[in-house]
Amino acid sequence: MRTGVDFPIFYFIVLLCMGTPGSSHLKKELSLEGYPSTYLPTRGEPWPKPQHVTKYGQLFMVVRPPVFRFETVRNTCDLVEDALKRYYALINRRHSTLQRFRNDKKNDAEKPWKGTPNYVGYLDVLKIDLMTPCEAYPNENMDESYELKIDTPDLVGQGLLVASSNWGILRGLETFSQLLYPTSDYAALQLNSTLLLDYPRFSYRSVLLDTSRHYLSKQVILENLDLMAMNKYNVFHWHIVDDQSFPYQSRVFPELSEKGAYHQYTHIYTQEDIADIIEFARRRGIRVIPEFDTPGHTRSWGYAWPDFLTECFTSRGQPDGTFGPINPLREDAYKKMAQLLEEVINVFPDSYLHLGGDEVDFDCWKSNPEIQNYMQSRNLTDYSILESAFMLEMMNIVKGLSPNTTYVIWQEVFDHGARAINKDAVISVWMGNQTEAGKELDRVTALGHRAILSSCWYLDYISTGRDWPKYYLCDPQNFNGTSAQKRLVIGGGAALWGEYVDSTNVTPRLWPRASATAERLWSSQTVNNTEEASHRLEEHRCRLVQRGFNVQPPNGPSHCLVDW
Ligand code: CP6
Repeated sequence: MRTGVDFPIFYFIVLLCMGTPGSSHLKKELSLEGYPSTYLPTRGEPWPKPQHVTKYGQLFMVVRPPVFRFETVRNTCDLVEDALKRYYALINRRHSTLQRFRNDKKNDAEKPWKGTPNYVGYLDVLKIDLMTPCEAYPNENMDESYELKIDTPDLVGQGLLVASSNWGILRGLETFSQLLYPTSDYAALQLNSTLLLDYPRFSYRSVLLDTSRHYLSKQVILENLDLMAMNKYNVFHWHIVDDQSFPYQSRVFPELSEKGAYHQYTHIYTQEDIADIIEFARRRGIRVIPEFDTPGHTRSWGYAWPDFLTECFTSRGQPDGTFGPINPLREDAYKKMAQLLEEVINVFPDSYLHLGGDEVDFDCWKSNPEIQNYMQSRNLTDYSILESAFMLEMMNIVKGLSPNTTYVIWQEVFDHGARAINKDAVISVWMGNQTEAGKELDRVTALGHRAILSSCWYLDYISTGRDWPKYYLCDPQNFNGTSAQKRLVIGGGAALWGEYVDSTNVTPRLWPRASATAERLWSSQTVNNTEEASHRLEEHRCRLVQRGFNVQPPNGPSHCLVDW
């Protein structure tokens, strides 16, 4: 924001105020007066916005990272202890970074805040009260609610984080870390006296990463899991294989990645890699839901299994050298799928499994004489019946292998065979604009299915400029339906398809644009003011940059201050 002040004059005044360099100029330079950006910094505002926040005037406490500690009361477990170590390190790192910017090394007695009326005292301990024993794996019913009290009337001068489950403790620790901001002398961190009650609006909040179009290194996947946790996402939707490559190294069918990965040794996820990713996610309260997309999007499977796919034919009845979806007429395809899915259900502990079913190419099926004969002999003309039959069989296979597994399918499977699908299936809506997606959500939930939305959060679509407000304002419950229907919308997620994304650019392309989606999925429906959000998003982005992640600027010209 350019103020009314002429710029040369403005800087002249600033220079006068700074006095001789070397004394206290650094602090003045970094102070908020004369801050020349449109986006005024907020301080210690968490993202996504918590459900209920009460602040007590300007009261604040000071955290001295060398002294500060967490103290568990009641239950703890390795997952909680690990999280405490992580957040302890994070807070310490923030503190050490700030030391470089200090221009006074006054001792404790001279701290500038000490005489101020709003200073309450040091917060040396945050009590962590986990009310029930830990749950090992994050799951669809996990309780992520928590209550955070910093110097509240009932706990004057104290800090307490309470949650019914370890997942709530994780979310609360993230919020606590985001409440901290530097004291004016950068000697310590401070936070405001606050009563905070928080829980997610939706239970399913996902990020889709596509590791088929480009391989993503394990390192980059872990980095993004960290960022997901910092945005309170709780599902990693792993679109692990697709047409272009098959990086999943299967125990029962090692040939799939030997032949179908971009490189059989370097561009694969071994069972060990997958276990590491699941464990890293588990420690952050993130579920890992794999997608094995069939019967379309399976070209890479054909390198190991040529007979598995449909041969496409020219109009003159010759094989044209290309392959289409899985050939649904081959009995062997179902045997192989059953064996592979059995393995997948065992490897991934989550109770959800994504079976794909999107964008099936009927033209190839239509061109194939074997399939033509099959259709004619049964007087069938609608080739979508083949897709429905195949997907119903996949769902039956999963039900047979593991009755408690919930399968997720893309919307076309529902569109093409709505009545036959088990009501337990979760439908993933990805097509169309808000109005069209809304109509689909209405149809899906009217039949009693749970639904998740990603149509408006295709973050692989890019444009220049400030695009996050459109992600921010898309609401999964904004459709014509009863309140019972709306309750069936369990959430949604951001999708970063990988055609133009690999390890070099996935992080800045995803963040902080996916932060907009994160707030929509966590915070109250009434939190929808983009102007108010823009300032907090600016702070959040800088926080993530300070934590070492390549997160792009959301709002145009800006800069990150160390005192955010
Ligand atoms: N890959 C797979 C994709 C897409 C889908 N499935 C996709 C389609 C349209 C857009 C973006 C992505 N690349 N397997 C659809 C779910 Cl705009």
